[in-house]
Amino acid sequence: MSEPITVVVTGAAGQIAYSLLYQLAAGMVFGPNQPINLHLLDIPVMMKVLDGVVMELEDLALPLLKAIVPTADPAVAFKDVAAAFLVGSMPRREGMERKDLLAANVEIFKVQGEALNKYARKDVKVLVVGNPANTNALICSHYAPSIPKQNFTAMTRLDQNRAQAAVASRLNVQVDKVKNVIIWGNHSSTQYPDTAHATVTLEGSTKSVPTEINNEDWLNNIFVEIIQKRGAAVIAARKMSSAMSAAKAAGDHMRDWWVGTKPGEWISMGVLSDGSYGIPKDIVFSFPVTVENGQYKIVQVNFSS
Ligand code: NAX
Repeated sequence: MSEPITVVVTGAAGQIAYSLLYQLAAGMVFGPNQPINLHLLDIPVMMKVLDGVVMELEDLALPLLKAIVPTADPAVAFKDVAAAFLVGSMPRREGMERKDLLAANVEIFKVQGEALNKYARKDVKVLVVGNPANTNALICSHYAPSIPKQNFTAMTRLDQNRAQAAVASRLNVQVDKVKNVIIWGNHSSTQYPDTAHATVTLEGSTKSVPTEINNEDWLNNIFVEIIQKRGAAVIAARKMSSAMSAAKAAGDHMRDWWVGTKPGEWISMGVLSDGSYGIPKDIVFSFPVTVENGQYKIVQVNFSS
């Protein structure tokens, strides 16, 4: 068994964290041989709720979970962390202007960036889930200059999982038969889910998704809109935003970043743009990537083929 690593989850008393923490404690993200210390950060008024979460984590009786530290202090939360899930952010409330939301989140991610800079491991892997995730990741990295900018990523894996599931359902195959759907952009209604290079395994051989679906209107319009509006559809039905699926996606993102992607498989992550595909440099944007030895690489897809 390895030495424990320390993992922080912010927004730890919230609904995404509630589903995420079990995956972390059960070894589904960092592997079955990797013990962890969990640091749980939330705001002072949520400390009582967080106590309940701690009790439940204890009651899981999971051997990989070595220590649990609930706190409202970023200095404690980010101490020695090897992986950070930044889930907590200021939600947009009725009547709130976008600029108010941005201002509130700049403050949160400034404080957390500074704490990462000061207290975290320099090789910490940071996944920002809290919206607007791309902007928050960029702000956070700006305030953590001692940590490489490549270590800050934003989540579009939920969109990828939704897109993969929608294609699989359309083709009536198991979801794991569909690969390399790409999410371009941001986790918002402006994202572009792209199946142009996606493949599906049918009776043991690899086929092109666009060829198999053979319906441009569905692929270019209906499917795109379904994925762009899926979050809103979940809210309309559940009266709350996606949580179980968002937590699963956060686990998938970090696991693939930690462990690596499978040969021939791409995943989508919001990462610092290197100018690929004409996207301005130094903004956080979702690209297809592969991961090896803990380092991701933007896939250079050939669009002329
Ligand atoms: P909840 O409102 O259930 O939980 C958020 C938690 O964050 C609360 O406990 C709150 O007290 C805490 N919090 C607020 N400010 C904090 C701070 N400064 N430090 C630490 N904790 C703080 O929201 P939940 O449903 O868990 O969603 C969390 C975030 O994920 C939201 O911003 C949401 O928009 C975003 N999402 C992002 C997705 C993505 O694909 N990137 C998909 C799902 C989700 O919508």
